[in-house]
Amino acid sequence: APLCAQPIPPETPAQRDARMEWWRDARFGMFIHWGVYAIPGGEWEGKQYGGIAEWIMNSADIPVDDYERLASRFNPAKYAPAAWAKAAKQAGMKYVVITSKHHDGFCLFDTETTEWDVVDATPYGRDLLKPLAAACRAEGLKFCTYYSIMDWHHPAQGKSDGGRYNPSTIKPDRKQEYIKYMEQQLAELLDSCDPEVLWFDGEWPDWWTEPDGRRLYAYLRELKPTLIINNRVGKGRKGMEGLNKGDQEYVGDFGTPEQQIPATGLPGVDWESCMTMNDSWGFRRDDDNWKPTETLIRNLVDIASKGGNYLLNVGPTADGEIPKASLERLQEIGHWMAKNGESIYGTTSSPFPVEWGRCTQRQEDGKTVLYLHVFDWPADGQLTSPVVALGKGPVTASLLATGDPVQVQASDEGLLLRLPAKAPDKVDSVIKVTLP
Ligand code: H79
Repeated sequence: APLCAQPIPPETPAQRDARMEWWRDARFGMFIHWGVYAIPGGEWEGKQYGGIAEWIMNSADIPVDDYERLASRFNPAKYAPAAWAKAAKQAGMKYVVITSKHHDGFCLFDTETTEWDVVDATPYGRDLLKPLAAACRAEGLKFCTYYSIMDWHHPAQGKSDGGRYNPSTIKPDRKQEYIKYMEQQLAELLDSCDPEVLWFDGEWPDWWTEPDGRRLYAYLRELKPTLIINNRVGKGRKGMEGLNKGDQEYVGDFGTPEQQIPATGLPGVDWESCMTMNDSWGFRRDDDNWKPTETLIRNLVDIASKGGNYLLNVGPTADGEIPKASLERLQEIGHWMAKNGESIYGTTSSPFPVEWGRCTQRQEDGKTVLYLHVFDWPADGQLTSPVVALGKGPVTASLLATGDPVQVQASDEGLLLRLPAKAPDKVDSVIKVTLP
């Protein structure tokens, strides 16, 4: 049985498939962590805080009043939503998920619920999400938003006297008020930006319960029936592994592994691994631990071969720029995707493990198409692959990037492919095999 819960309101499996279709086909999206934490960029009062820079309010134990002063310096003159959307599109991404409110409670959209938003608290004074939503749609990308349930600024959780946040509590007599606050913010966000996914986070404090999550899920699906909502809306998530705990059903449409890729996919379970390119989600000035493009492409392939999506993060600066190291990697991924995207989009997980790389597949005109992703090119030019079932007729194979034919011998024992001596692509050469 799927680990993700029966959605509310109830829907048939076919209705659920229709709702999830674009998301399952997309396979690759951009995560954007942006907020006033980009100003300190991991540094507070001369001290560097390693790790995740969007947590600085917590890591540096910054009182609410001091943290609030950051907003008066937030004026992203170089913000270019059209350029951000273009960068995602060119990389081969199909959707964008941006922080509408992270744990610091700061809203990147206009809200009547608080002055702690970009419109009221910053010299910039304009909604940041509306123009990005429009730019994404103009590029044919789905626009989606992240929202943190935990809120270090709201007086029900933060300390209203300007003091420090207590990370796991809410004032019990103010919980309903805070839930109303979230509901109103999310209604405003749906109204102004119409996101296709709501990506919750910060659900782990004990005061937030599975029934709270189910009510919020139902409320949002009623406002927008096609909405897709991750499993962090409720309490199903099993730590950073991200898929649901196996003991019961939980609310949410997909699992959320964080900074990791499951060892195997699970049939019938939708999931998305979110990962950074360096070590931090939010911009961190001293974070140079960039993963090579090769790793990012192979992560995407690994995830697709297990039936998941890859949500790859960028952390723009307070000025509004995506770091150059991120843009370079997006561009390089885009070059690979332009030639090999067919082996990713709309594919399903591998029917079998292979030792030289990964495999994805799709059905085309009633035939099975296998995409053999060769990470380790054979020195003798001979590659073998298992095969599930062969019908009558010829097996054909070609190099996906060029269309060059590849010699293939097929039997029920498997495929034997004769390859050129040198790998056409040292990251991942994809061989497309059409089975009868
Ligand atoms: O939004 C991103 C992160 O801010 C958030 N989820 C992703 C998508 C996230 N929440 N928790 N974590 C990431 C990992 C938790 C790390 C912590 Fe810590 C260890 C929190 C407290 C101890 C890092 C180290 C922050 C403070 C000290």
